Parts: sequence; structure tokens; C-alpha cells
Amino acid sequence: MARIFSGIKPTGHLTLGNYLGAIQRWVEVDQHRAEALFCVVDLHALTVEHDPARVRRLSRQAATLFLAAGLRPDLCTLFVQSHVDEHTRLAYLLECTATDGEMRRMIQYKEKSARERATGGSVRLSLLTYPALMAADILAYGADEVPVGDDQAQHVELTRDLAVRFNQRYGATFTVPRAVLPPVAARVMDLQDPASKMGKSHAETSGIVYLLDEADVVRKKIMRAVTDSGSEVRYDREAQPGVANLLEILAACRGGEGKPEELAAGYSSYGALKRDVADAVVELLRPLRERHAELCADPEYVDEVLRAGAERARALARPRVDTAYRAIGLLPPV
Ligand code: AQP
Repeated sequence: MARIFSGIKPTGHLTLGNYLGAIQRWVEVDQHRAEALFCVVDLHALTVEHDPARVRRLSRQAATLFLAAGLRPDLCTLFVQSHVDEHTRLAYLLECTATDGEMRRMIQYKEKSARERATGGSVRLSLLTYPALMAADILAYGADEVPVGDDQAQHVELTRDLAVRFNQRYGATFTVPRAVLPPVAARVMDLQDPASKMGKSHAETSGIVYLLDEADVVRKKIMRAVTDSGSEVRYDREAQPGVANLLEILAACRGGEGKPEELAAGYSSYGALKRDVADAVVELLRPLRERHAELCADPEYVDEVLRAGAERARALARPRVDTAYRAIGLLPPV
């Protein structure tokens, strides 16, 4: 059976991009066919300026949303990264395996460090070393598959390189994982700026649909989405990125039933397309929002899921991380 690891960092309220690019597939496919671990990767949220109370709140909210979306603790392991020390223990060994140049080449590092500098902030060292921690998240569990949106594919490539290098230098220790991208909506774009990805930590929020937005807010954001200067509905990511984004969202909400280019043929105006996208997104999120409210009323249940998940994750990760410690030359504790 395949082993899967995937996570989301609590840097903002979860978005439609997080759902269509990751969570939907975890729920509908991954937890049923593989030994799957899903994680709120809270340590990654510390790589940029943050408010401690907000990170705590968002971590809990993300875990609750995972459950609300349909992750089942009897089928998968759901936990919080900082509850399992093996992640940081292994990350250090991987920092000792990676090079400075490899880390600096990461597109996300370039983009996020530029953003921090542009707003007068300083760039944390952990933003640079983030991919080593992400590699540790994956390699600690011997995961062979990592479901991600395409913005994370480069980090999974680096994880593969580090696993291969470590195995060659210190002996076979890690499984070499591969990224698995969703068939549609691998990159949901911002509704107001279809050249940028819909990202949960972006300051301008009018183009971002959050999973917990009220139905009328969702509708408003979608009806105001930037389209293109023409009026014809075609699926053309280059020439009509706004319309293409809406068609991809529609296809993904309908479970991949009908490709974006086929759906385009059914519309003669942007308004009709937007209305259908709004209806589809509102219907998709309705049960999730309802279940989220129920779970918020039962915090002990969420606590218990996270406690049991961390215990299972620890038991899975510890032997492999201990092996890596011995293999790289560290003396076993006496
Ligand atoms: N817009 C998106 N379209 C498709 N997939 C997406 N993902 C994120 N945004 C989109 C996927 O969601 C998972 C969680 O990602 P993450 O939280 O670890 O980091 P991220 O990719 O950097 O997500 P965000 O929302 O953009 O956060 P910020 O704004 O903090 O950087 C991943 O599988 C990701 O591919």
C-alpha cells in the first residue's frame, strides 16, 4: 500500500485553492487507497512574520477544517507537525545534506523573500531552510507519494534529490517520494489577479475565496472576478487567464466531470459562467461550513483526534529518524 504525506501551513484562513488543489483529493481519493498522513505544518508558519496567537488559532481551525471536509481518523492519521519532534530532528540532518545554492534556487524562497523585503521586513533564515523541514516531513514517514498543488512540486523535487544523496552517502535510509498533482485545479488563481496564485497569506483578499466565507461573500467575490476584455468564453490560459481560472474551478467543483475546455462550449457570456461557478462553489462549501460549526462545538473530539494522530505519527517516524542519526555518524545515546 502506498504511503502518503501532505500538509498545509497555518499562515492564513484556508482557501478554495487549498481545497481544490489538495484537501478534496485527500478526502475523496487518498485516505481510501493509501496509508495517509495529513498534517497542519505549523512550524512552517513561523518562517514569516506572524502573530503567535493567530498561528495557534489558525492551526486549530485548519485541523477542524480537515475533519469538516471529510478526513476520517479511522482511515488516516491527522496531526500537528510541532507535536512530533522527529520533524525538526530530521530537518537538521537534511540541512547537513543540502547545499546553500539548492535552497536559494527555490522559487517560493525567491518570491517570499522578495515580498518580505519589499514590505520592509527582514528575511528569516528559516524561510531559506524551509525545504529541508518540508523534506523531513515527507522522508520521516517513508512516504512515496506527496499530493501537492504545482507550486510545491519544486520542493518535492528537492526532497527527492536529498533522499537520493543521503542514501548514496550514508546507506539506504529513505524512500524516494514523488509529487502527485491534481488532474484539474493544480493552481487556482486569484480572482482579482489571475496571474497570481490564490494564496491564503496574501494581503489583498477580494480575489480569494476562503472556505469559511459566508455564501453571499463567496458569490460577490466570484461575480466580481476579473475576466478578460473579449466576450467569448474560451479555455485559453494564456489569452484569457481569468476565464480559464473560472472554468477550472467549475470543472474541479464538479469532480472533474467535464474538462474546462468542454465546459466553455456551454457558455455565451461571462455572467452566466460566473453565476454557475458561484453556485457550484457555494454548494461545495455549504456542508463543510456546517460540519465545521458542529466540530467547533466539540473541541474535546478534535483534541483527541490530534493527540491520537501525533502518537501514531511519532511511532511511525521515530525508527527511521533514529536510523538516519546513526547512518550520518552520530553516537547513539548511552
Ligand atoms: N492556489 C492554489 N491552487 C492549488 N493548490 C494550492 N495550494 C495552495 N494554494 C493553491 C496547495 O495547498 C497545499 C497547502 O499549501 P501550503 O499551506 O503548505 O502552502 P502554499 O502552497 O504556499 O499555500 P498558500 O495558500 O499559498 O499559502 P501562503 O499564502 O502562506 O504561501 C499545497 O498542496 C499547495 O500546493
